[in-house]
Amino acid sequence: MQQTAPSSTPLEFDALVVGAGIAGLYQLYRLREMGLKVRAFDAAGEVGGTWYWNRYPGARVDSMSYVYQYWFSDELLNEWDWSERFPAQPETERYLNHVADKFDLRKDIQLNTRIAHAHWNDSTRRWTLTTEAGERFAAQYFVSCSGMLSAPVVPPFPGHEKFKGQIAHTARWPESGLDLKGKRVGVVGTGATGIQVIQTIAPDVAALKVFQRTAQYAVPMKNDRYDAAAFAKWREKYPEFREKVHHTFAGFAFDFELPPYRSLTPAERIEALEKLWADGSLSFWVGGFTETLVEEDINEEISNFVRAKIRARIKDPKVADILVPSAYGFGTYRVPLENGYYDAFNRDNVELIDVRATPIERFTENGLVVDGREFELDVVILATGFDAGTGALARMDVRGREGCSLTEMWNKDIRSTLGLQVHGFPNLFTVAGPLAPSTAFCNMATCLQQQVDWVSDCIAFLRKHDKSVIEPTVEKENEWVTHHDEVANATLMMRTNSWYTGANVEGKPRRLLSYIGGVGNYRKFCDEAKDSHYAGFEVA
Ligand code: NA7
Repeated sequence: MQQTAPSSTPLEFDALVVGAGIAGLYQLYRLREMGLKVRAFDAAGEVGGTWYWNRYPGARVDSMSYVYQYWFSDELLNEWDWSERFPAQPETERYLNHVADKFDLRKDIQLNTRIAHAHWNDSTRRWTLTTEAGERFAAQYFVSCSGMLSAPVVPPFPGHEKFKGQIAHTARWPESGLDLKGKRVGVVGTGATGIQVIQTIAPDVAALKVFQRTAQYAVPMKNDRYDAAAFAKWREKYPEFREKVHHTFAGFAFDFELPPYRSLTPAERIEALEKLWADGSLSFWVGGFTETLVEEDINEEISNFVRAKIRARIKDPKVADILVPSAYGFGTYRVPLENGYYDAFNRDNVELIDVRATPIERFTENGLVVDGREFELDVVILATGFDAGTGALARMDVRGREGCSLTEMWNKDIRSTLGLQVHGFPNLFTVAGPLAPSTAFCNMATCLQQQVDWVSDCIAFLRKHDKSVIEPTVEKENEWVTHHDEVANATLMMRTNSWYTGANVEGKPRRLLSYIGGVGNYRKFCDEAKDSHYAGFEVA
């Protein structure tokens, strides 16, 4: 990808796509197939998005490989064998690179390029995107595929400049890796990421200090390995899966399929939970009892089941008291899968530090200080998460009609229409934007492809009907936000502080970032918009 633009004259395209991860690659493919002149950008040095950036030790997909892939090409489906049920980061990154090569996508992707400004021009009715280096590009459509979990959050611990060791955020892991063998390592954060790091590095490092603020209900991962013969059996199910994933609650090939919790005897409930537990996947959460997410007393019973499982793994009861969650209910925050996480705390070289009551105070030149005690460290790993859903776009200077700033708007109130468009921002499409299942409650591959298809179909409709602009009306947006909130407020999710509710970013307006009415239902809303020729949208 050679061609660049001088700062004064923008290079003209039909569509500009920001992001070259799962969504961006597919979006580029779809629009190009439709005959549009497209350019995609990514700040990274390679394609892959999440699977480029998150190369920390132990990074792994929590969705089954056979549903975490593209469905658009039979040839691709037939030639790619996954080696594991839950593939590690290198395999997923290889897959995305293979897709980029196979469909010759790289020639239209400009890497190492961060978009700083995206401005809508009311008179030309086009977007102009300006890179950090000052290059300018203009197009009718701006499709953001910049990721729901791509803007890292770094806690503002004072004194980091004094620290003589290394500091690495998991989502900015050095491409050349970090040698942790024999080192004294601190990990801040015990979300899905921290868990993967901790269980992976514990046997290799000299000392591991885990700074935990919130305990987690992690479910043991059953990660089968597949040879070609074993995987062929999964491939036979592709025709069923590629249809089914679009109609289940969370975009997997399983759904809430159990009878109502109260209709079972206590023994039958335990039996059902044990069976789900043994599956070793997120089915324990979004394929078990639907009441988990909405009924407090049932949630408490299921939480107790998980608490007992965790406690049984930990030798020291005092450590178990810190590791077993009590302040919130199971499944009201992203459930991580684990593989040896709790057992790591039985090791002599691993220490758990509870930083809930006594937060990390500061860095010194030697390490971190908590409650007046200095922990001497060679490396500090920040597994401290992301400004989810809105962060990637809000960190860009996106301006719509009459110069209206998306960042300012979302700083006050996080709104969208179907998570796909925003009133005031014509021809901006926000794949993985807030208030859609793709922000959190979905097997991402399913929801990202569904959204890219919606965007592509919408642009095809405009072109077919000689229209050039589409924007949701304020009424349509109000309708979606109201429905979203009604569904969200009926669940227990809103009671838990996490990135799901924006609580991990100071000052972020509180709203469930992801639509939780189910992937199948969401798809119906999207299909209705398309089938009604975009009723509720202004098309001009
Ligand atoms: P998460 O789930 O947001 O986890 C971040 C962790 O970092 C979490 O345990 C936080 O504690 C902790 N954290 C953040 N700031 C601090 C400070 N200042 N002190 C101590 N601990 C802190 O991010 P992940 O990267 O693990 O996962 C994100 C998603 O990626 C995941 O859900 C999957 O969908 C994939 P807190 O909970 O805020 O008390």
